[in-house]
Amino acid sequence: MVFARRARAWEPVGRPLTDEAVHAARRRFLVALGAGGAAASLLAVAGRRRVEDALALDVEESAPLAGAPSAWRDAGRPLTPPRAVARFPNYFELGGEKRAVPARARRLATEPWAVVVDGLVERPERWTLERVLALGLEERVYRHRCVEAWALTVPWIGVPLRRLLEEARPLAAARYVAFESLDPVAAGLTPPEGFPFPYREGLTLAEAAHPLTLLAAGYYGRRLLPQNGAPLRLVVPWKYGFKGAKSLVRVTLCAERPPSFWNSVAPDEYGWTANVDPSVPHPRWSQAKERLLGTNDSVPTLPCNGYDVGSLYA
Ligand SMILES: Nc1nc2c(c(=O)[nH]1)N[C@H]1C(S)=C(S)[C@@H](COP(=O)(O)O)O[C@H]1N2
Ligand SMILES: [Mo]
Repeated sequence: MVFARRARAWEPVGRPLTDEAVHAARRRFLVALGAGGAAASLLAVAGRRRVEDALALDVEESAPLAGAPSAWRDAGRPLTPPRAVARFPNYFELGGEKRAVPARARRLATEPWAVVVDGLVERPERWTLERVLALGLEERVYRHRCVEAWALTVPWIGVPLRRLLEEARPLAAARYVAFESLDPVAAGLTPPEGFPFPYREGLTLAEAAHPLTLLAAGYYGRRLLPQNGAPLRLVVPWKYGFKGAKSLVRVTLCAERPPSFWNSVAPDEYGWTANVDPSVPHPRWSQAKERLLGTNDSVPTLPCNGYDVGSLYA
């Protein structure tokens, strides 16, 4: 008997992979099984790693996506090699070991997809991914600074969040915007225990409506891979990377400050506002410098990651 059930609103099926990508990944997997199997008797970890690496998808295996050039074309740094971005993701729903995440992310099905925009708005609505993309895609090269003192430079493709907010029409009482990622348990994943999933983040309405704030659907001329937050993730370049919630299913306008995942887990390590600030060390390391992933370089970290957003905090 064929068992079929209707997808729920948040529940994606299928993914934006090309046929070539599927073939390439299968080939890599078979090669790795051979190599991994032999290695396993000697060194189980090396074998597991080889299989994980073989299963990981790279950016060029994702479907093309184009965005019009924007005012933010030059981040003052070379682009991070896409492989470094695809192979070193933070996606805690899939575990804390970055190298294992890309292979696990293949279980994330991200199409079709919809985002609910609700709360204190005139027009609460469920937006299909296609309709969000139709608001107009731009390409923007942004620096990304993780609170763990590593950095990326990524040519994101996405829609300015303010476009979506304009469509929803925030009510006068709206002061904050809450973001919610895919529920990992409902999606059939097995996230680490003891954490308040789904992942949530929040911005003030002014921060959310700032021209720099982006809903990204792609990078490097392609759709986002699941490990990097497909099909839609938040990008706030002047804040620490954890503000950029991945795989968004809900955007809610509210009157009170919404919770932030890492801020609620460890408030003394992760602030709510989380603007990049080299003068305030993390309790366990300095924030004065950052390592540019994919290179051997380390450079000074700039206040607000070098972005001029002073008007927001005057
Ligand atoms: N849902 C979700 N979003 C998330 C995270 C996460 O674990 N889960 N990690 C955050 C952190 S700490 C960073 S630095 C960025 C990393 O984005 P990247 O893996 O695409 O480089 O995603 C952010 N968004
Ligand atoms: Mo991060």
